[in-house]
Amino acid sequence: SEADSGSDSSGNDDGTITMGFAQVGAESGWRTANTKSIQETAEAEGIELKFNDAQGKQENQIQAIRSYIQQKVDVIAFSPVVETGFDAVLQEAKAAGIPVILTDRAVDVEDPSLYETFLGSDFVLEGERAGDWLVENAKDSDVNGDGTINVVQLEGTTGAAPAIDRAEGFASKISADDSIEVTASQTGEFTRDGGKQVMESFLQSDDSIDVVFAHNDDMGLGAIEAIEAAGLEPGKDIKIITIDAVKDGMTALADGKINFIVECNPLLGPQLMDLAKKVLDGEEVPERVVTDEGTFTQEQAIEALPQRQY
Ligand code: GYE
Repeated sequence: SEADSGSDSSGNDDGTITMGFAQVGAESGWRTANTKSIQETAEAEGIELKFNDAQGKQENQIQAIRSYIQQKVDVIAFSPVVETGFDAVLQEAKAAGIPVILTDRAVDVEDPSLYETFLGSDFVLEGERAGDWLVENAKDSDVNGDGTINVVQLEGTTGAAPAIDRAEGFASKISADDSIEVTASQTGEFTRDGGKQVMESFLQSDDSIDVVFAHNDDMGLGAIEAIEAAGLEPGKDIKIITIDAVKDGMTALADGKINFIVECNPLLGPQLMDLAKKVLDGEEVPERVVTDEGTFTQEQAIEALPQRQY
């Protein structure tokens, strides 16, 4: 769509692009790599970056966006903590003529003209890939051998696009096999600690868990700690599927403690800065830019680990 901010690639007289970026927080290894990619790319390309860490709170993020509007930045980019509740602040940005780019996570707004484009992963597809693996490996995943594959799910932040979409994609695929059942599902807030605590409580109330599906590596890594503390062997006594493929996750996969990881690429900096320049130059940009990603088995993790950047 056409940018509202004129035909020059910078709103400022000095020719520099100023971007206000409102980040979710620092909840996971994925997020750390994402922040680093955005900061390093801005620096390398001479884009002045104003950066805010919302510490997982939507109200902080809305405040940060309002302050970017007041400061008259050239472009605002953000990764919404949750999907809903951003209509008003995005209308304010639009009224001020400041284009907005979504990165990583989607918003659920009535008016799609409130943002220029959305750059990030297909989270439904990620959940589907996790579900496909389980359906293909159903026999091996019935650890208890009782004919039912009992899955517990560690959900991401409630209301966040990746939590909603990954659960949906996973459910749609495992429904193909009647023996696979999600017996418990709770949020672990995308953090290691959250994953550990929820897994501890799952283990206390259920001794027939075959599989953990964690919406990110960090929660899977927390679950590993809980499983080991319960005297069980992660990856064997309980199978683990996660999403992200950050270094710590890949290490656990290579060590046999995780069984399968669906990749989610955090290195969005270069594509984001490119889109920002195009939008400010008044060029057409696609409504949706999907990142390219794959999956990793244990063997593939062993091979990929030495070259893994994050
Ligand atoms: O998977 C998780 C992070 O929005 C894709 O957020 C991102 C997710 C990522 O906390 O680790």
